[in-house]
Amino acid sequence: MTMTTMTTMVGVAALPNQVFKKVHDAGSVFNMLVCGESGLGKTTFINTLFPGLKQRKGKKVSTEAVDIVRAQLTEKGFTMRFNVVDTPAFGDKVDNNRAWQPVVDFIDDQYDSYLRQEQQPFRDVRFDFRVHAVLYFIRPTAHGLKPLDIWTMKHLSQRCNLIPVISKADTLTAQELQLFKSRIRQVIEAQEIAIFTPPLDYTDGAEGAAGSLDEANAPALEHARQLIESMPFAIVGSEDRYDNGSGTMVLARKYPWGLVEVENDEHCDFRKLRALLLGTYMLDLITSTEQTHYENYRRTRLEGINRDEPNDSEKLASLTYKTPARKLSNNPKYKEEENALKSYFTEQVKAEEHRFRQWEQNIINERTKLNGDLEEIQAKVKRMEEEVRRLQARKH
Ligand SMILES: Nc1nc2c(ncn2[C@@H]2O[C@H](COP(=O)(O)OP(=O)(O)OP(=O)(O)O)[C@@H](O)[C@H]2O)c(=O)[nH]1
Ligand SMILES: [Mg+2]
Repeated sequence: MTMTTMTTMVGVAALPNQVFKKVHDAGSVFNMLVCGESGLGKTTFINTLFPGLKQRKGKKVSTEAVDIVRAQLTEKGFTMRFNVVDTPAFGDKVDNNRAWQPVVDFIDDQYDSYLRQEQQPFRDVRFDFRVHAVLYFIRPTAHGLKPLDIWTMKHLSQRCNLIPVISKADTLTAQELQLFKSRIRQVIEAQEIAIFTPPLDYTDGAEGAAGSLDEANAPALEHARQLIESMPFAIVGSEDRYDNGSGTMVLARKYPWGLVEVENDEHCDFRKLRALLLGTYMLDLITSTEQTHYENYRRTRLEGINRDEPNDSEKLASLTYKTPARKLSNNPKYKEEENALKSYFTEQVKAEEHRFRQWEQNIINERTKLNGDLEEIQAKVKRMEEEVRRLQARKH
């Protein structure tokens, strides 16, 4: 494992003060991991996201071992640390069975390390390397996902916040890209792969408080919706800047017919992805890792469940229900499901209430019966007492 450290100004200046403070309070460290097949631009993406990483530029070599890039950002009085885990390509081998295992093991190892620290007497000494977001790079083939992609995403989504991305989006036409995106979305929905999506039920990432759909929340909600609609994000990475024709140097890839600009929403979804990772939703990524994924890991460990053991699938089902599986679209089918679920709950509550009333009635009946019995017994006692008195009177 190699490490590269740098200090850079990351584009998180847009991070709202409040969120920044909460992220800081949550541990002031954000860990992400990139993975996928070889040559998909994983290393380039990291360098694009953290442009200060000059020393790595121009290497153009395959990533051979897990490589951790560290970045530090001091802003608004807080220091925030970023760790980006760059992984060697997988899926190149003849036998790609379980190709995801090293990545999955890495993620679990970080949970394990945290769990051990938590069990120590001095619990405040923490080294938190739990992975808050995993970017899974999809090859831009315009065909569809391979079984390996599906399996890997399934395994990843069960233990961390998974964000699939279509890499090298500049190699597809706009039309191909739209088709590819919708195919991937269909597969993700059909396979029930729980990818991370921005929450639609509240707006500023604050403590999961249910937000109202009032006007003040509308822009944030609209932003979340836009991000969700663009998923999986199509990205373009580059370490080079070019003149965009109006004298501004922009991150781009140069073609004979023109530039493909990294930070241009018309050209790719890089800015959306960056907003998701380093913007308002960073706190969601951190809290869902803590409250859902780490908590699931902790429970599987403490209850001795083996996630990869088919016999344990029932026990596992009791955990994964917590995995955030949010809507990918405003699909009317979801609305139906939601309504069905609501009426199901209403019925459950009614049934429960009915059961309770029944139980209450039974108790009343029982009490009345007991009281009746008691009266009968008392009457009997009275009769016997009288009998005794009568017998005594006769004796004298
Ligand atoms: N067209 C295009 N090429 C890209 C893009 N991003 C990276 N590349 C090129 O693709 C090649 C591989 O990029 P890397 O970043 O090394 O890919 P990687 O996924 O880290 O590769 P491994 O470490 O071998 O798994 C390089 O020549 C990059 O310049 C992109 O968005 N579009
Ligand atoms: Mg690489």
